[in-house]
Amino acid sequence: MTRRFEGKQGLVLGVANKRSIAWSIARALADEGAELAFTFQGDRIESSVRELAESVSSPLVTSCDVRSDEDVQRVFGEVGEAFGGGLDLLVHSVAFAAAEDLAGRFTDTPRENFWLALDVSAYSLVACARAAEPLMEARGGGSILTMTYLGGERAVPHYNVMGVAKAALDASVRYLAWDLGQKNIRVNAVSAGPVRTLAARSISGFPTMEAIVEERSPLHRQIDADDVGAAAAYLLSDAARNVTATTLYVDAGFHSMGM
Ligand code: NAD
Ligand code: 0WE
Repeated sequence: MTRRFEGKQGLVLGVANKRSIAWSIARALADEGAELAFTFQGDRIESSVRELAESVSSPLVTSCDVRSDEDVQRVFGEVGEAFGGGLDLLVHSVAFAAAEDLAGRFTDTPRENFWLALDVSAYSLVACARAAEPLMEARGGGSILTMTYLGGERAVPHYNVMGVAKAALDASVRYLAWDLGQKNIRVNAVSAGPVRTLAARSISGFPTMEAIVEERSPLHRQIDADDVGAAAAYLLSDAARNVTATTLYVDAGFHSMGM
């Protein structure tokens, strides 16, 4: 077995439970030798994240609400201490919009909810990349990965304000890649097809979307979180050393279809 992440240290944001895409990515990295720190948001998920982190011998599990500059600063300070002043890998797998905005009409999105979705789901990548920069520079470079969705490029019914947030996230990937390329830090995204996670299960019509993917995608099947983990591991690894500012689709080819 190849151990692509031996000696590498990473921070993973966005594990809520064992079904989280962030957890599949973390396992793929840890399986190949990465040492990983984790953040969680909210007391309700703390114990489940601690338990998962312990199973991969994580040296640091800490709270982070990405809306808070203070939290982000503190977390990267703790990461620097845990990892001897450096960081190689950053996984950003965080998104949130008010539940009522993922149903009904985009037209009805209140101003406050629009900014909430963009704050948590797009600006947070910029804040984390800025905080990671000096730690990655200390290692001579690094790799940053975020999670996106086709709804940022095309209108997917009910994805609504999250689609606008993903469009901002996708553009942020390109601008961050330009700025951080100078420091040998790469920034990429994985665009996943529908996966039944905590964030997805509460969405009405999710089974219908899965059926549409099965019918219309070139591979006629669902993807799972471990498929995303494998693609993420590639982008985070040295095999992708000259890959930056790009999106890798893990969606059974669905994005390529016009009908
Ligand atoms: P998930 O619910 O397991 O993960 C979402 C995470 O975001 C949770 O861990 C939650 O705690 C975190 N989060 C929300 N608000 C936060 C805040 N203010 N501060 C810090 N963390 C916060 O669901 P998931 O499906 O694994 O989602 C992970 C990423 O994958 C998201 O960016 C999502 O948009 C993206 N994605 C999901 C799918 C899918 O079908 N599940 C498809 C494509 C992309
Ligand atoms: O990015 C996502 C979902 C992100 C998400 C999910 C929730 C549910 C619970 C963000 N915020 C919240 N807020 C909550 O209160 N996906 C790519 C999965 C998803 O969500 C959809 C989809 C797909 C696909 C919503 C409508 C239509 C399609």
